[in-house]
Amino acid sequence: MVRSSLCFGVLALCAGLATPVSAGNIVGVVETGGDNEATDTITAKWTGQTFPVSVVNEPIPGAVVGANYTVGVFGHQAPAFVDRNHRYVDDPANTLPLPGYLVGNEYILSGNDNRDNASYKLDVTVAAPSTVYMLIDNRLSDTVGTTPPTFDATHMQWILDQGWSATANGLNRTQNAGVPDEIAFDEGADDTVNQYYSVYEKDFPAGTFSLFQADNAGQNMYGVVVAPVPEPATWALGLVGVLGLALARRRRA
Ligand SMILES: [Ca+2]
Ligand SMILES: [Ca+2]
Ligand SMILES: [Ca+2]
Ligand SMILES: [Ca+2]
Repeated sequence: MVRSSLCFGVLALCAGLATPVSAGNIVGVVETGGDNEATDTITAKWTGQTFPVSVVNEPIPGAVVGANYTVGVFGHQAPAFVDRNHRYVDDPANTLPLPGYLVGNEYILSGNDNRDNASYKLDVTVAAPSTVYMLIDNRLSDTVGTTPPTFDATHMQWILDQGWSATANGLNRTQNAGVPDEIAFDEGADDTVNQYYSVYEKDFPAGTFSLFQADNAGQNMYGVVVAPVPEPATWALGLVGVLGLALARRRRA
């Protein structure tokens, strides 16, 4: 009886520790070089933040001026921008749900009108080592939405310089693992898919990292999803310690 309750307790502990702790991982986002208007294109917000709605029906349909909006986690119909009601959606017509590795994680809600701001910068601080996913409009560089974005000296060169990689699991319209996973994007929150984004990733340690300009005038600003990296080695060591302590206590009792 004592043993079974101990095992149950340890299992619960295992489950708790193995699940990435998401809430509160994004500690802060400092935006510079954005439009930074008093209303509409306000500075970037992120999961858990509450801010007053300043334009009707933004960032979600039905939003009322003066009411508060609290940013949820990334998922179906999560709003992409502070200054539009565009949103990320599942796309059943193309058997393209939002990828499981993104859903439920914290994300950043930026202003779409910052898409053309050359000196745009987000200094993002995270509490835990994290995999950061950049969601980038397929039309970057070539205006063609059926192909991934391409990066060059005038189109998000910093993605190449920082060493981001394509997240390519075949989760796209052509089930092709040779190109990035895709995200369906509903402009105007009217349940029609208008654009596709591609997914790129990079791991960062706890602390602050910087993201830069979108170089995407007339198209869409990027999105950012932050997933804390589980640390099995650390929690396994902790578990060994807890087990040892529990057994030592039992021996003493
Ligand atoms: Ca607006
Ligand atoms: Ca602008
Ligand atoms: Ca393209
Ligand atoms: Ca639409």
